[in-house]
Amino acid sequence: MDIRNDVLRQLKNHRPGYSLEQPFYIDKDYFQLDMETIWYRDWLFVGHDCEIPKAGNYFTLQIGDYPVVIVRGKDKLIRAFHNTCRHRGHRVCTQERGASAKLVCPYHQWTYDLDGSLVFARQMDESFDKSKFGMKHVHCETVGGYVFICLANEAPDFAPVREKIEPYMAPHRLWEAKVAHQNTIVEKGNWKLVWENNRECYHCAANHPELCRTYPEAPSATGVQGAADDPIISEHWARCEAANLPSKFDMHPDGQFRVARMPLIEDAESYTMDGKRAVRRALSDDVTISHIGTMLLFHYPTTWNHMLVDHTISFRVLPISAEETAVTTKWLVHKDAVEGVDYDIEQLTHVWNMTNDQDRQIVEENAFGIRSPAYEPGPYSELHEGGVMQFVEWYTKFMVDRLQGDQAKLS
Ligand code: 3BY
Ligand code: FES
Ligand code: FE
Repeated sequence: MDIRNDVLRQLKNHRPGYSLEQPFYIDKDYFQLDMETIWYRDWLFVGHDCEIPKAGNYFTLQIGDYPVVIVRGKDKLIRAFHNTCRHRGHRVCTQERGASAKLVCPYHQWTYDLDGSLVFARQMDESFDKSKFGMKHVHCETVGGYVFICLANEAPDFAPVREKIEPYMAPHRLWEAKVAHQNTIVEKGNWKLVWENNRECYHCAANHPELCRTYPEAPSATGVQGAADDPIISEHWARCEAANLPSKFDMHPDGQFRVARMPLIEDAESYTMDGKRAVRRALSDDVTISHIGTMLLFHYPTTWNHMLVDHTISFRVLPISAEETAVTTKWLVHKDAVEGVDYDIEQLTHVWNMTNDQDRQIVEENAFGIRSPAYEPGPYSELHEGGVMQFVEWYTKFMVDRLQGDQAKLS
């Protein structure tokens, strides 16, 4: 059954300021439509340049039906390919990450260069033309140490993303950092519930005792209202900008991504139990002042981030099914920072490991209640949940524009 018309009608009738109708959070066909309309068509954050520093380093991931491999070439460029062999379709790279001079398919050893071209195919007919069977390219861009890919045949223009976020990210020099720790949790809830939860701090005081020692629960920090009228925030922006750290709240007009450098509570500098730095070696020599707070970057639908003076935490959201979402968290530190000397993993990761687990429980209980036939969309708090409304508006408009655009092409 084609549900496109139902979805379009529901989205157009969506009551502003209210959560979505039940099927958007639990239905398999609605989920499939999210995948086809957003996830297979727009830019997605997948990982960091510094995870694949050398030629032949690669990592893999699964986006819905698509296995993808991201690899650094001999020319140092990072490329992305569909991880499906051009012989009979076996996954070429079967590990989560690795290093290899060439990409060799384990099934019959067809061998691809790091630029995706097929260089060796054992005992094929003489007429076989290798040049026609290179790995299929996936659009790939890097910005400020972050790798983005787009699975669509034609990718939307990446320039507006780069233009806005690069100046805010650049001082942190994340392309030459290292991942000190990472983990992935699977939350039993739709990807949009993960985002809705992330876009407000209405729940913080009651649920995040560790995070609330350093992160302000005020809606001006998390929300999307800009906060220029908050004297603490505007003073923070002025001080940081004087030190060449772009800081002012800036959101793209279509609402898909925003940057802002927000102060932490009092004299906190990092997400630790006492607010002191978790890493002795600062993340970047280009940051010349202390107490820079957190540079908040989100880009729907895959990533939110906190860039601090001593480390950065990146979050990657990947849907697994209508009611399961993987959230991967990475802690990045200066490449020369030494574990056990400059930082302790437990101390570095404690606050966000606790916070992530608390958010996982929230999302799962949220999903639980939404499965009830008695669930109906409820009102968001104007004061605290402006960010959630903004996410839902972005989602609604994005879906409506794409679905209508597709209909127009067909007619
Ligand atoms: O990670 C975040 O940015 C959000 C902000 C408030 C709640 N959550 C922790
Ligand atoms: Fe890859 Fe046969 S499927 S070599
Ligand atoms: Fe939370």
